[in-house]
Amino acid sequence: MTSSAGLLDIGHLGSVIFSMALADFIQQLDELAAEAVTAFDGASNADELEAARVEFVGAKSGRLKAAQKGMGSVDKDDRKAAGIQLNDVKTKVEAALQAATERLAAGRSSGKKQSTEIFDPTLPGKRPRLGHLHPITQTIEELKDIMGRLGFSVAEGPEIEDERHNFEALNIPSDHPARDPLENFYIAAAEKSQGKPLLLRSQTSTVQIRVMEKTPPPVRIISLGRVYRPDTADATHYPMFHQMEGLLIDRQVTMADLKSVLRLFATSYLGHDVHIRFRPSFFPFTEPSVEADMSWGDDWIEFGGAGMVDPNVLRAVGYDPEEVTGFAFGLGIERLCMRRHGVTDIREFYKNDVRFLHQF
Ligand code: FA5
Repeated sequence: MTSSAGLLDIGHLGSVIFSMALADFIQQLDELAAEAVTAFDGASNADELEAARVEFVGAKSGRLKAAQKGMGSVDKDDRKAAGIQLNDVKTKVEAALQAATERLAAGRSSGKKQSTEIFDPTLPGKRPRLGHLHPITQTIEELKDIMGRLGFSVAEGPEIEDERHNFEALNIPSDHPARDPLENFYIAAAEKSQGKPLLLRSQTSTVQIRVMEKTPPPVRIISLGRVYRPDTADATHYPMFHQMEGLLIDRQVTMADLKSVLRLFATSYLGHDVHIRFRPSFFPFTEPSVEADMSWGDDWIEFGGAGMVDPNVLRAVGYDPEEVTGFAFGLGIERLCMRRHGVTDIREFYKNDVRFLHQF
């Protein structure tokens, strides 16, 4: 009771006696305030709070009102101090009532927990969840990094292509089934407006042609991007997916170089316990051609096609097949990412479900 202690310190007997009355009044008020705050804070529903309100601050018979009457017994000279004290207590009690009303409106049943909660300002705040690059974009960056270390630079090509780059220069003649409109996304209005058929590229091999048309050998590039095919979506197929194309042209390049590069790439991306194997295959633009499979444990999964660049392709871009040879490969980026991260369904990448995307 610091406020009364000051008054008790007056030093002459008379004042001490009158001041004691003030001290008693203040003590009474403090006790009342403490009781009221406890009652408001402990109210667990609106009825309990209303009962406490009537008991302590009710206009007619509230205990605060009754205590106010005790002012009469305080010495005249001390009434001002008593009035100030009374107002302080009223403010405190009303604030407690207000806080309890808001707490119940917010659906919290007791204020007790809050009042005992320790606020530690030294604890770090909650970090907001930040977005990040899509897993396929992350994979593309990593593949560029690995192939960059093997000496391959990145080339780009358009997603809307003409038939020369998507087929003809790749040794795919006009009667080849791969050119069937049902196997490709042709752009309906292109022939009329552009004077030639255009389509969404079905493979990144188009970029091989674009690079060789512009660059004399030697060539050592990769190209990563979207390709489009009217494939039905299932666990391993999607109508839009990504490929990484690789092309190396130089003197005396052999199939052994192709196998070494793909093996080095696979172990860099997936680790040394990955196995890869090559199966004989056919692509019009490579001879011989292979499909490359990889395995981790028991299952083999095809991750791309590859082979030695066909002499017809070298001639189509003005290279001399007697002078230079080369290899090319085209890998499915989603398939690589799935293998690395244990994703069992390619469709997950394109649902935009943050619960999936946040795992990467
Ligand atoms: C090609 O696209 C050839 N251009 C690859 C190539 C390049 C061969 C250079 C030789 C030289 P293919 O159609 O097999 O080949 O596709 C290559 C890879 O793309 C497949 O192994 C697979 O990993 C992936 N892929 C193919 N279709 C889909 C699809 N619908 N959804 C997801 N990935 C696919």
